[in-house]
Amino acid sequence: MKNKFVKAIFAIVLGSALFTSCKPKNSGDAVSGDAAQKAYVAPGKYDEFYNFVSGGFSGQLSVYGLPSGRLFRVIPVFSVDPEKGWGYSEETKPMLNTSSGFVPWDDLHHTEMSQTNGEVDGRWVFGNANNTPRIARIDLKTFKTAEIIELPNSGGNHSSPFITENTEYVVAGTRFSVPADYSNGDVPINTYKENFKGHISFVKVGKEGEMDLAFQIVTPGVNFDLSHAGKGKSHGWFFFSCYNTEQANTLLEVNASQRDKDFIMAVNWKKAEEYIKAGKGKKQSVKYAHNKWNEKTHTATSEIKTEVLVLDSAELKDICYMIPCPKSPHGCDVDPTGEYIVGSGKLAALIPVFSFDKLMGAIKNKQFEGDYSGIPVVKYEAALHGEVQKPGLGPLHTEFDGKGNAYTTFFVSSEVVKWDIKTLKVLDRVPTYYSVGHLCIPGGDSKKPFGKYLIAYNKITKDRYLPTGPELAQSAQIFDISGDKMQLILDFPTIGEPHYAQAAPADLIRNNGQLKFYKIADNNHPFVTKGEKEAKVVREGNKVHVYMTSIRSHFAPDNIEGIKVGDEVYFHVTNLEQDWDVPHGFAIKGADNGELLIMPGETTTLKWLPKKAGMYPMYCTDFCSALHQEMQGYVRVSPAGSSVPLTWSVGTNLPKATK
Ligand code: RUQ
Ligand code: CUA
Repeated sequence: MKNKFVKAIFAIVLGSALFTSCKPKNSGDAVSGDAAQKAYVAPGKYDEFYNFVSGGFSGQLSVYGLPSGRLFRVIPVFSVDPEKGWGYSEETKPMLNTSSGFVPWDDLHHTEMSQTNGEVDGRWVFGNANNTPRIARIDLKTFKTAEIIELPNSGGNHSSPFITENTEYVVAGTRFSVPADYSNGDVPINTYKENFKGHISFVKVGKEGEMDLAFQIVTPGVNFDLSHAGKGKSHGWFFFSCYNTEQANTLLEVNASQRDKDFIMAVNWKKAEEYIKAGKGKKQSVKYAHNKWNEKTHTATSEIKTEVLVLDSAELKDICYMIPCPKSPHGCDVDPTGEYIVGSGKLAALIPVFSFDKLMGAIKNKQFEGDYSGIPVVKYEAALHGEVQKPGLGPLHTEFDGKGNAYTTFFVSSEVVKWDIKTLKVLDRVPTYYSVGHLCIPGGDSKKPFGKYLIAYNKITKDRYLPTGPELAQSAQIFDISGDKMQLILDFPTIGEPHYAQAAPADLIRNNGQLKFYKIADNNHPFVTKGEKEAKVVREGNKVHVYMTSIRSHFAPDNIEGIKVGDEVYFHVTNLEQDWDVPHGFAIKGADNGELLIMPGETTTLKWLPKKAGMYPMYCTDFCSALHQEMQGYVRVSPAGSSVPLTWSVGTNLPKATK
């Protein structure tokens, strides 16, 4: 009892250290001589790498250049975004549909790029929604969210979306174990141990990137925190860090910090595939949304699916194995060779490194110390390659440079530590400003890292930038890691709170067939207007469809009469431009739904419910030409029941006949 109390106190003290963290010494003179030169990208020159950084609580993904730290784009993924009209146009709304309805804002923690033969290939980047569990695929030809799939039986989709070496699957583990959607969830919270289950999801990725929830594995109720796929020799396996193996349901900061070791769960997904083929998956009825963007119709569709195949890890004994891992592990990272698996225990004073070969030997020779709710637990020493001693405080995440070195972030001691994967010797350490979470080396979790830069994503900014009220920009820092010693070369503020990030050589993406505009001829939007002559306004009951075009520098039509209070007006605006970088905007006074931004060749729809008779100006919101300010028009709204006929024009006046 006393021992338990002491442990609890220890956990609280360490816990509060996790929140506060220490400030590194000598923060003033961390930048040396040629640093600025190394991060400098001259005007008009391109960066060497793209950096895709999760926005955390913002639900977005931002794209920076490395080494300049310049922000190129913020991509709405699990959020509406006024800069892109995402979530405001009728076409984009279905992308944010879920089994709980339209969700305008979620929490995106991890980005993962598609891979071919274990190398980043520049086709797609995936992101996770934590709160209402989903995985998104962003197309890197358009830098647009192309698909979102919801994950049933999950709560807090944190250990997601990690990828296998040929993008066979993106994989996700639930953070909150919960009663399965296919069981009764209306149970007392304190029946966690009986009723709460974990589920990990395997989402198959097709040739065109299309996602499909292939199967799930049900596990004992724990918290899955992070994961990474095996690669090379360990291809076919997946590794998940688990905490709360105590199975606590209240005051986790104490109650989930009791055990000296939690687990890394090793999952043999090739074996799981065999069981699925052999018909061992149980069909369970669930409800999840699957949303797809169509580049030809410029429209998203959302479908609710109702079934998933589930394998039981307690029945099928050779799919999952637990490896003991000290203590409340967070990051779970696999080195470029696929041999070493690094578990970062937030409360551990060392970093354990496991060997895949040893793990296979231990499984073969049944070196188990027992089981955890039916899952065999491998003996710690039997799977251990070794431990990095006294690396720092509060280890979180590890990336690799492809030269035999690992780099681990330490939240509490606010530093990045470089160590040798084989000898486990600490080689270098640098302070971060402050309290680093994730880190990224381009290709740093693939078979082929580009070990030139390391970016630290910090949780606390404090005094690094000019103050901006209570909230400060979060901060990233770039280090040159090409030499023996890490060298800080740049700080840059980020959007939202950066968690995981990915980076790839710029040419890989720049030369992947970047889309510059949509071909009007290929536009299959049901309300497209392919030329100004086809512009029209059509009434169907109280629904009015405006087939409108935009081209520098006018809309057609730009005068519309005969709209009445009580009408539902849909402006379907087709941007007729066939040139790169010429979007037009569209706004109409009183629209309670936002505005549009229409890419060249695209058709986009704004729904408008005029509430009062009067004159409503509309205009282009994107400075498109010298006469952008002339790109405007009027919509006349008459009272309900008015006999003003529906007329429209551009360049000529409408007859004055009506009252
Ligand atoms: S987390 S700071 Cu949500 Cu990836 Cu580790
Ligand atoms: Cu079109 Cu401004």
